Amino acid sequence: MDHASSLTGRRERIANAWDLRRGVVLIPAGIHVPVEGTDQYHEFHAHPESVYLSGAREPGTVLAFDAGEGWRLFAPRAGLEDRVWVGDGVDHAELAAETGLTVRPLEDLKGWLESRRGEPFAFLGNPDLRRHPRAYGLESWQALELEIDTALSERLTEQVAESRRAKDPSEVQLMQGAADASLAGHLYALRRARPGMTERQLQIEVEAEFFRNGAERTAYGSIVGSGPNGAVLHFSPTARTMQAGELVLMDAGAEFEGYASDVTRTFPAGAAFFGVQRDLYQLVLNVQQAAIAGARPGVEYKDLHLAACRQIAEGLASLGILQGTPDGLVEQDAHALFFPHGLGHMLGLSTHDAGGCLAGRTPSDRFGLKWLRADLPLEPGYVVTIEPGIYFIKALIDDPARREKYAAAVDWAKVDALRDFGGIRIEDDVLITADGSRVLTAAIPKTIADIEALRAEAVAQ
Ligand SMILES: [Mn+2]
Repeated sequence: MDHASSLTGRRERIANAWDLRRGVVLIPAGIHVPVEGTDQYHEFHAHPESVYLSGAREPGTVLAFDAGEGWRLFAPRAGLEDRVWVGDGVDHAELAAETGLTVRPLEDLKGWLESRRGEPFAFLGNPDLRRHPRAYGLESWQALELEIDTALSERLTEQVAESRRAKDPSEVQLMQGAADASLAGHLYALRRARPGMTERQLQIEVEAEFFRNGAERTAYGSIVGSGPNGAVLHFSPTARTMQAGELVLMDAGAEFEGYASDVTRTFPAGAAFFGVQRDLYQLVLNVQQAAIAGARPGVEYKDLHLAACRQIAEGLASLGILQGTPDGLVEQDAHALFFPHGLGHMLGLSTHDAGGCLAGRTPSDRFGLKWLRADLPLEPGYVVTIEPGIYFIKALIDDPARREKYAAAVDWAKVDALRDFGGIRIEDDVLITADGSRVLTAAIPKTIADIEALRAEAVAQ
């Protein structure tokens, strides 16, 4: 099935789910956001609800649904100034072929809305259409006399989020494209990073590999933390040089045709893992592989998370860092001192994709659960990340209240000896299939033997 027919099928499914007898839905992609004080714009990100349903990623496009007439896409036409400075823009006939939609010029939107006065109105997508109607060729919402139905907008948004959970085959193909571009970047890091290289130098080269392999941008700000910096969960790469004997944590993913990948690998800056690095790395890898093996339809993501927490607690206890039973340690959130984040999240058009929590479920405020971003039973087609980690985070381990609370559960002398250890995270992108899962990022090495083979090559260069 080609992409346009996938999009058409997707729109039919969502229109059936919405089941609107009358009314109008607008889903704008968004417009360019100016960088204040300059004549530049921030990089444009089309709203994922708009991309999901229209397939168009051009600024200024508005997907519109009318309960009687169905779908159409309003798209801007380049004016003289645009054509001189930016180019002719996307041809509307091409846009119609790519998206399977009837395309109309954006200047027709005003008249189309005026002829629908009094209809129930729902807004999805980028809210900038409400804030900046003029940018879309509308004078004001007051002049249009359209009443926005907030409750309806919320219901339709929730239904789109639910529909986005299970990826269709054409989406899986794009997500594999993102994973493959990430593979190239991570292989570069494993083969070429070396002591003396800065975090920033590694970031630049890895991102260049993403782009050379089809990525249009990174799916999120690349995270590169060497040595102690690896303990900061979202560390932005700096001029710090990697030192032999320490670990490098790199969480970086390519975005491909709007779809994200999200991958973390942790590797020695030198040729091999040493001592406790090897023990902790193998522990995180065991936890990650067990969680992937457990991921299949019907399994609650939160149960996978809690099983990973118990396994981390058990492993840290066997290394003498924690003291107690796995269940007892997890009950008091002692594992969360070292694994404070969730096992992972939904992945798709957004890095933290829509629909992560089942309707009616709200995140727990418990320290060991509050950063869990997915709470739902898995179903075929879902793509989730599985990314356990162990870190020595100074903000947590130096906190006097925590040291007192966990006086018995933690061997603080052992922890203090590892204050500058940094962290380990291993993250893959996992597609849930009918009978289990398929790891989209499986080709990126992660066993100690595979990593050390590549690292020996890198350091010998
Ligand atoms: Mn992630």
